[in-house]
Amino acid sequence: MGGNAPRRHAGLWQLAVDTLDGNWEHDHTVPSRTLYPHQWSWDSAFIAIGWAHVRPDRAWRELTSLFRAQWLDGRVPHIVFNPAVSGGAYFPGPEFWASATVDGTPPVATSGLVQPPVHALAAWHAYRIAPSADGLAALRRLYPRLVAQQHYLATRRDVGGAGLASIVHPWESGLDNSPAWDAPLAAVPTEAAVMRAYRRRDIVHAAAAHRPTDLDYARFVAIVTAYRAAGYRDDGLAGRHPFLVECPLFNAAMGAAEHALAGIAGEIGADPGPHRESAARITAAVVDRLYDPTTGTFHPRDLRTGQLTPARTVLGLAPLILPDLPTRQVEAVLVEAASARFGLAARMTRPLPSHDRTAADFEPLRYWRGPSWMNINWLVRQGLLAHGHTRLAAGLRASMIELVGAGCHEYFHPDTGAGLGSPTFGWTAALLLDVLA
Ligand code: 9WN
Repeated sequence: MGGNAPRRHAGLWQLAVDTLDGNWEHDHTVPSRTLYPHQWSWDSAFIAIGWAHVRPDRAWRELTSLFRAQWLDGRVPHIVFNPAVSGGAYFPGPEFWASATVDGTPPVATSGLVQPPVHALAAWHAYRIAPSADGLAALRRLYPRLVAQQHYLATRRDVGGAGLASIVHPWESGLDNSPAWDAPLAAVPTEAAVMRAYRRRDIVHAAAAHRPTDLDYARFVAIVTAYRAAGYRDDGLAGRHPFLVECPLFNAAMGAAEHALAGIAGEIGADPGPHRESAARITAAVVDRLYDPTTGTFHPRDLRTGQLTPARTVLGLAPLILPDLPTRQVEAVLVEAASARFGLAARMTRPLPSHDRTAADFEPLRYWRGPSWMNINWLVRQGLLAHGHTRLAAGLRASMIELVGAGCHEYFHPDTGAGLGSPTFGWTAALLLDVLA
């Protein structure tokens, strides 16, 4: 496999290509053969960007296979199960989700949750990396499905009624055990949460101290159980569901998706106008609902209390990916990012951590509670580029390349740079290719 390997980083480039190739599975790429042996939604989006640099055909197959599993209501499930992999290889597996018992689901088994809608962004980015007739045909096929995905989120998930989508589970945020979810999770009935009639598989493959806790898992399972019991329906969520939050990253992704859809629409001869209007509405709602002028950053809003959650996590920086974010918020987020909490600079040793370094609950080894992740850093870098902060973007890029020098790990110790989690992780490899190119 060739690709446009930049000479200076030829070894790293090859490592990333080999990692992606090793995780390729007939029509999709697994995040990790051991920890995550199926197809994950936002992983596939990031991974498609990597494939666009070396095997564009696989970029399109990746997104096409994911969207083949889209539900009739437009939701793109966060896991598409590979029937060739044993149901017990991952918890919670297909039997737990029981998607086949629900109307409007595809023939393949899936979860019933979603993940941040970064797919339109990824499809548009991939196409611009590798424009071709095949790519254009793929964009045409994907476009109505991407629109349906947005429609689902903007309508059925607008539980707060203010034009933003709510997530119904921390897994939907992609940052499962972020301190951002501590407050809303604490309100999930503990009685249900402590009943543990299941066996975790993740801690067979990764150190328990680097993963969410047993209590987190008990709550994760309790929330899915509640959603599943209601047939994964979204009507009446406000009155019955134990976890309902408007997340800044999720909604910024939803806004950025409309910008990307405007680009795609223009390319395939559809009307970009409605996408631009939706994008402007989402950006305004993100600012109005999730920006806190006293902290100068964005916070998730817990719909059960109506309050912004207090933790200052990296989620707060994500609205930078909105190209129409007003200057006042761009400047504020840059101050937050450049503070001792996150350490963004034109010359920086380590990329952004997932949580505020100065917080008492910062945990450098535990998953989304401190470690650095490539996808979040990639998103923030895209935001810096969108707002013309090229020196900061260059600093972040250099720190990302340096970080992955030791291997395409899932996440990294935010101080030492040591690799954590899976050592051959899909989106780390894919996004490394993108920043190297
Ligand atoms: C639950 C696959 C996924 C990522 C998520 C990450 C982790 C799953 C898990 O792995 O979540 O969806 O079992 O921990 O948090 O962002 O998509 O890589």
